[in-house]
Amino acid sequence: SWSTVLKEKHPDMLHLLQFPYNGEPPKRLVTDKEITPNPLHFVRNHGGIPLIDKDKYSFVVDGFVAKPREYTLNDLMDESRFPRMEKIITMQCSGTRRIEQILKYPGQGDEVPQAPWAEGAIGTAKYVGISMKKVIKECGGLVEGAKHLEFYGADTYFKDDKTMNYLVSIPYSKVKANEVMLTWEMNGEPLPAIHGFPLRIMVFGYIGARSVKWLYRIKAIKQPSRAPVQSQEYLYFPQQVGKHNFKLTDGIQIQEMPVSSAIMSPWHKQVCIHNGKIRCKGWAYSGGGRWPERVELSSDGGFNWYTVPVDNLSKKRRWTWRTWQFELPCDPEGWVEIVCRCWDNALNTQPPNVRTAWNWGLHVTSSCHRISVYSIN
Ligand code: MTE
Ligand code: MO
Repeated sequence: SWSTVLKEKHPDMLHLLQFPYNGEPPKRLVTDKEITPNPLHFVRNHGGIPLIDKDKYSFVVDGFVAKPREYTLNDLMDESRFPRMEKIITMQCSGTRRIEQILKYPGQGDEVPQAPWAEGAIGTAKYVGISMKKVIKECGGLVEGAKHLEFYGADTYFKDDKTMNYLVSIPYSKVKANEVMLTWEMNGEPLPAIHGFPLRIMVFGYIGARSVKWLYRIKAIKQPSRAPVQSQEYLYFPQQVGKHNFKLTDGIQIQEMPVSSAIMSPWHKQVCIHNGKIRCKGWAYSGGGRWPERVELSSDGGFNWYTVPVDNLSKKRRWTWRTWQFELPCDPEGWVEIVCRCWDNALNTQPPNVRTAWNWGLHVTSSCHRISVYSIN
């Protein structure tokens, strides 16, 4: 596992956990490019990294489908059966920026230790593959009453003294909408082992957790999966829920991320020597196929806002983030608070501070990103 990390990942990755391997790119490199180079794409694993022989590889489609079938990679790559699909997709882990919740409320929600992700648990790549819709169609569609698809990953996952495969589900409606892809190529290369070689799922606009790596089974089911990753993790609990009254059944399954953004430069507590303008850069993203329309920055803690001109935002696409840069006016010297805020095309925006974002489970830190820098003008 570790040799795969060393082989496939950038030497400057921040290793959050050695096993299961979790890592994110260093802040200065997160938004360096609009398309994240593979070695810098964040990695989130629940178990080991299976090394799969692609010539022996196949997966099955079963459960409540009319005609269960088995597929090899060659079957999928046969363009007379399945038209090739190519898409640029941003994938975000629902744990992105969790560190802000941890630092603000130490000790809360950490009965189950959770990875302290910063702003780098998000990445963008060009994927090649086919639409899952066509595969289900070849299998005769779903049997009456089936409404969800369960995806099995070949990696094993350890929970409550039991070993099981990584396993989640999504509503079939997402597949019917052509928003779910089976992919074998990432940024022009075969999928790296660490990202799911030889085949993974990409669910557009949903949290990373649904995009299963090392796929070996698709099973049509009637209810959302009862597997632990689906029913016990990736749940959002309203703010009145805490240690004293927490019930799993109160959780809302997290699918689409709300609009969010982050400042990648400068850094918290950095000394900024400038001529009245601080050079800032970062990303903005919204889940569910919504996109960032506007990014705003403040250098006084959120009282006065400047709009980042659209020309300073990277290309607008349905399923991707937009990276941005801006020369932020700032007169005062001393400590100033820089804040970033995004509006998406549905006019959603971000809660003002992490206090309003805190939730049991420490997911979805979508509040305005705030950093303090020492301004020398
Ligand atoms: N698929 C499998 N098989 N095992 C996993 O642990 N983690 C999920 C998802 N798919 C996971 C998985 C989570 S929580 C995220 S955020 C994304 O993969 C991360 O994908 P990446 O490691 O390619 O960035
Ligand atoms: Mo995740």
